[in-house]
Amino acid sequence: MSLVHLSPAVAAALAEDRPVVALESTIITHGMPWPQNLDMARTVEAEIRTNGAEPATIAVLDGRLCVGLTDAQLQALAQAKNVAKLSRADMAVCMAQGQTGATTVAATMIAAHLAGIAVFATGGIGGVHKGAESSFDISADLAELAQTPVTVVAAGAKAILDLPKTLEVLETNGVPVIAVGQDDLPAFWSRASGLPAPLRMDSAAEIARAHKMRAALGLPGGQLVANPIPEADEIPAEDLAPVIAQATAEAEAQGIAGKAVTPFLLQRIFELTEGRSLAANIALVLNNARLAAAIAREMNSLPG
Ligand code: PSU
Ligand code: MN
Repeated sequence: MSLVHLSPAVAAALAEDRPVVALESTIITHGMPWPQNLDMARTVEAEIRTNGAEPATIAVLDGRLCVGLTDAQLQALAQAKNVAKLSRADMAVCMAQGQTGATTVAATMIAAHLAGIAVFATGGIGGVHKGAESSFDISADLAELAQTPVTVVAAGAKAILDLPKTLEVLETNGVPVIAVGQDDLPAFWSRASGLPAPLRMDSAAEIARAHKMRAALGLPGGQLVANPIPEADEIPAEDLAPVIAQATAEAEAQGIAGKAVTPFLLQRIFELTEGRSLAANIALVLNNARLAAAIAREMNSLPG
């Protein structure tokens, strides 16, 4: 446990068995531009507190795996340049070298589990990229969901991904994909993807029970909770389709590969929609934070 540096607020919440919700930091450093990224990070933390849980934003700072950041740490990270984007493969190397890195969904799940946090809110997970049949670009987030027991609340997978292939990989790896309150799989900026979600649940209590049941059965891995963006904030899929096609074509023409693909696409979509994608992104993260806090509260009220 000495590996994990808990903030005083998170340490107190865990010691007193109060609900805690983990938050990732790559969305701050690589997913949104300054200064909206800092504003989003603070607002999401406040939303989790308002909803009865303690937020724990996770990052590696100067080699220390921090679970819960102070406002000064959050500010510094949001403005820092050349921060590494950490997944399962590179987290230990970053720590061993005493460097600073932001945690993706995969790395945040690992850290949350080490700290004893079972619920995590984010925007969207990584998945199978379009053209993966030749690029082999499949996010390590999917394999992490298969092995680390954390319930991840996201707004579905981003429309920049190949959603049918993403669902197939999740199914192969035994990851429950649960749409909340609707039959359709949500598609990040849009409520509906046109694909049926494999599973549906309508309450935080059911989702918490399913998490505990999975552990009781001895099954490794977590759950992907796909929470649709609120109606007032969504961007219709048909408005986004040409923008996504253009951004994807530009990434290919410029030879963008590996870790750089997702940040490049998000930034170009932000520019091409004149900020509309960012406003929607912030709204859906807040919505996910509220649901994650409710799930964390329910989980705390269950035995085991
Ligand atoms: N979803 C967002 N913004 C983000 C990401 C997801 O709305 O910045 C980040 C998450 O940290 C996710 C990562 O884990 O992108 C996936 O990156 P990749 O596709 O390289 O695995
Ligand atoms: Mn990738």
